[in-house]
Amino acid sequence: ALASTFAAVDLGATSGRVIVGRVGRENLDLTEAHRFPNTPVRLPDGLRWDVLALFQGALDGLREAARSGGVASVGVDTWAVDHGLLDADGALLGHPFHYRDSRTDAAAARVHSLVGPEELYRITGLQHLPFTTVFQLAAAEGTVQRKAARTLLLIPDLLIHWLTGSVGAEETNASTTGLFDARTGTWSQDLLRRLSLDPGLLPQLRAPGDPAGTLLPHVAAYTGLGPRTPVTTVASHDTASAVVAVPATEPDFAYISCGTWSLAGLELDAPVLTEESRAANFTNERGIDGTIRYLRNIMGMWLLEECRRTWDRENLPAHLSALLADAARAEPFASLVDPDAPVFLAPGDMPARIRDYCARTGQRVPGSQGAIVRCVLESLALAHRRALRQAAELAGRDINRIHLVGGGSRNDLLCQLTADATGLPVVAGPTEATALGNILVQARATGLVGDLADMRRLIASTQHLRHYTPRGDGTAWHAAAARLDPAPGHR
Ligand code: LRH
Repeated sequence: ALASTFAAVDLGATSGRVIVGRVGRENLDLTEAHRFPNTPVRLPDGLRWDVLALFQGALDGLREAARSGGVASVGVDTWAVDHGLLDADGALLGHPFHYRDSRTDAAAARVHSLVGPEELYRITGLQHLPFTTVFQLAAAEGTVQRKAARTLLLIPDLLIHWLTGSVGAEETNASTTGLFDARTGTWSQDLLRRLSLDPGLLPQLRAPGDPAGTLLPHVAAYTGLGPRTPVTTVASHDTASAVVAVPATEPDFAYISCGTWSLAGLELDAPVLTEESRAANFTNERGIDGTIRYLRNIMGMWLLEECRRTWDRENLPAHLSALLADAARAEPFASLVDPDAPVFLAPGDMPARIRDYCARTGQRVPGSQGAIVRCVLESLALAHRRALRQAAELAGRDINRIHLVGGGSRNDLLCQLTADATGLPVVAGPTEATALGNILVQARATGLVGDLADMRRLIASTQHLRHYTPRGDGTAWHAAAARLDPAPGHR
């Protein structure tokens, strides 16, 4: 029935999709209505998102959803941090910047001169990432657009504004801005004052499940969805939606939301804001129902995706399955990188940066494509191990299994290496965790499903999951971990 069908607009760093989900007591089926590329554009002043193309992709997807029978509501999630600025007339000022644009490199120091990094952490609980919204705003300081800005909308909130006319800031995503108080769950008026930011720039918060308006008449007409079709606030930070859909049925689980980034950590009921946690660069992002995602951003499949884009440009083979087969045969532990090294953040020739890293650290320089992919996957597995061990220690928790969700859960070799490196069983899937989390939060708003545990039981009983058991006694991984993580200060 229409009443149990929902559309998820789910935008990732490389593609966007509109997914239709049908939710029942015992069933949960997804259909991909539309998929479209997300191609950032480099302008003279930096790397931008083509947000109009993304909005048009969402509209076309919603039109497909209408053709396939209509939906009871729509939810929107995207990557975090990035935003558009609106002027006093409500017009978008320029094109939203991509978080991989390097213009923020110097801005963090300016913010830190007003509020030191220790204090910033005690308030926001965020790991230091150079592109956090607060640093992007500092980098824009003094520009004409920044002066004209009256409203800041995070990307999902911007799309919702264009779909419905409503203005709001969804709280899971607001928690990634560096302007949000991790303890109170509200914008930090204290930070805004000290950074001389106008509090009026930040819209009222809305929580997952809250209504976010109905489709504007021209949107309803274009898509063919009913004019009163509601947009429901979901966990609009894609990682928050993905963690909703972790199919955990018991406590003491860790998760890795593995896509362009690997977000590896724990679900807690209160933030960890200690100095040790800051030094280890752990983040406290907000999940649904007041949960905290205590995790570290790990560079993730970006390393592999960017290698493949480079090889594709150079007319070298770039098919994932062939590369993974080569990697599976390549020599283990020949070379390792720290995936979180800042040199890997920006777009560009990734194989060259990996080779340079290995040369600089006195390791064997990987020659073949298979050797590079092996190096990437082993390095990621080690980074997963490091993040989860530290998270457990800093939060005082045990881990007895890992749920690996998202696109990376399709990568058999990465799942197995993660099990081997951590010595923990890995449950892989669902692949479409983000869209599932988006859809389930909408279903809950209509009363179709219950609490977080109910949603997770439904995922566990309906979605395809694969199980990986650790191989070997871990000695080789222990030695490899010591190579990746030498004594502090030698990184
Ligand atoms: C993953 C993600 C991650 C953020 C990054 C900007 O898509 O939302 O959680 O840190 O993008």
